[in-house]
Amino acid sequence: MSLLQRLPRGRTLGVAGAVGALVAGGLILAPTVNASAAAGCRVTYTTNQWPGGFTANIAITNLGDPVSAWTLGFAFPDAGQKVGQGWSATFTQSGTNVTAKNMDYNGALATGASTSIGFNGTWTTANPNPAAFTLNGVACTGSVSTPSPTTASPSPSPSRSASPSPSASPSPSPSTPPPPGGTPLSTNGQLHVCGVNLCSQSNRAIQLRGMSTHGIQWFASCVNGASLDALAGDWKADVLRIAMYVQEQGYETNPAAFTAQVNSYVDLAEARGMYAIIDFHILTPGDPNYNLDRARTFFAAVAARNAAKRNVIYEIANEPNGVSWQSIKSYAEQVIPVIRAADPDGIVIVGTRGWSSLGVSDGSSETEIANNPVNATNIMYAFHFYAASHKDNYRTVVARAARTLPLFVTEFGTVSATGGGATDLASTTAWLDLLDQNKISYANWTYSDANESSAAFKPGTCSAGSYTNPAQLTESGTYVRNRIRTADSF
Ligand code: IDC
Repeated sequence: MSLLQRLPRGRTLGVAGAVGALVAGGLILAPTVNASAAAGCRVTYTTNQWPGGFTANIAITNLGDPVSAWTLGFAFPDAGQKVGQGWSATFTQSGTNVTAKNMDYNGALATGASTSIGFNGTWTTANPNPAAFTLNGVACTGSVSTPSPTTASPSPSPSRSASPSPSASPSPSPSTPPPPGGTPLSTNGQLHVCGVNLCSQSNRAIQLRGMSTHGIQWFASCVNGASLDALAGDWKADVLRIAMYVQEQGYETNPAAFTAQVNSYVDLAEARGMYAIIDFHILTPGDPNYNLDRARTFFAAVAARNAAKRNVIYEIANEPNGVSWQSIKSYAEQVIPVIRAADPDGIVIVGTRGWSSLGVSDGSSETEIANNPVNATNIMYAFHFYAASHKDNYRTVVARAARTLPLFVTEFGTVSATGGGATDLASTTAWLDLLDQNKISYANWTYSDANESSAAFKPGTCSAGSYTNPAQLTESGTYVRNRIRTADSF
């Protein structure tokens, strides 16, 4: 009787259901439960994995009568699998058995209604997905079983369709915030470069403001449904930059896993109406050509996988350094065609000389780019600054360059270029005012709880799993959140 259907990125489970989820010994367990219990549930469990860790996203659909509270049960197939920080449910683990209980806001599930929960986990030797689930004790079959006459009380429809009814859509909850007036993504759609600006689908010049992750090989615990709910809902951010280091235990150590991890973050951002910058975070060595083959492989994969999405922006080289503009341009002209072959309308951002300083940190300037631009359309150039290190002489160049080159500040810090030291909020304000005036988009380093002053959250925030308490923000996080959450000018 089992129906096990592999999905592209997970599995949907279904085995014949049993009556009894809602009725035990003839007693109704929850006040809103209809005693005519057509029992059933469907669970989709998808994971993205990297060495030693994974994120599980679980979608639960109630195919039985309405419930006011639920408990999901499943068993890990491998004893080395452990639940870490969860969201939208309270997770407990005993041996390999895991239960997830609803939160206050998502306990009520109408017939056909769904809710999404998830967690970050760790694993040691093997990480297969669980193969069976129960909801309030009943196996999730993906189908509905008709109750026997002895347990059923009168009901207008003894057997229900498994497909959600119009009235069965989930009520708004913190995990699916519907922002009034639309999301950045629904408002602006597929972006393109228009002159020196970023433009919406309807050709309006716009500015995106948001946050960069820390290195996703180190701070995956800070990127999950709950943290991105906070970024979209509380911070009102427009964009998430996904910093995938190539070296330093990054992509080169496990290309498939890092590609999957990036893709999962694209989906999490998309589900919350945010744009996602896929950052190929080269840093050391500084010549992007060192990673040219890896870039070709990586961008072919992410561009093909995300071609139909409207929220993806490709950043092909974080911070070239110790390398000429000519070499960076040559790299770009080999990587961009790979992206365009798969995703013709995706914007590409090209890093610039001297740690994406437009050459200024190497004693050059934007004129080397303007005189010898990358031979491609729909591209922008990256500029990065750290406010305590980079001041008026850099601002002068950016103010001038903004008139001739499409710029995107894909990374900036309120602190020194080390990522640490004291914040310089006066310099940060001068920078962000300049960017606002020129509608230059930006992402701040970092949406993490790293033990360094550039991080937005204090250490321990991500393992605690709550992201909306202002007391958890650092000085930098407090300042940047206040800037980002002001109204967009879309
Ligand atoms: C820093 C991180 C730090 C990490 C280091 C590793 O903040 O925790 O140990 O990278 O390389 C950049 C880079 C960015 C740096 C950041 C701060 O793009 O990777 O992150 N920075 O030094 N350019 C200028 C500053």
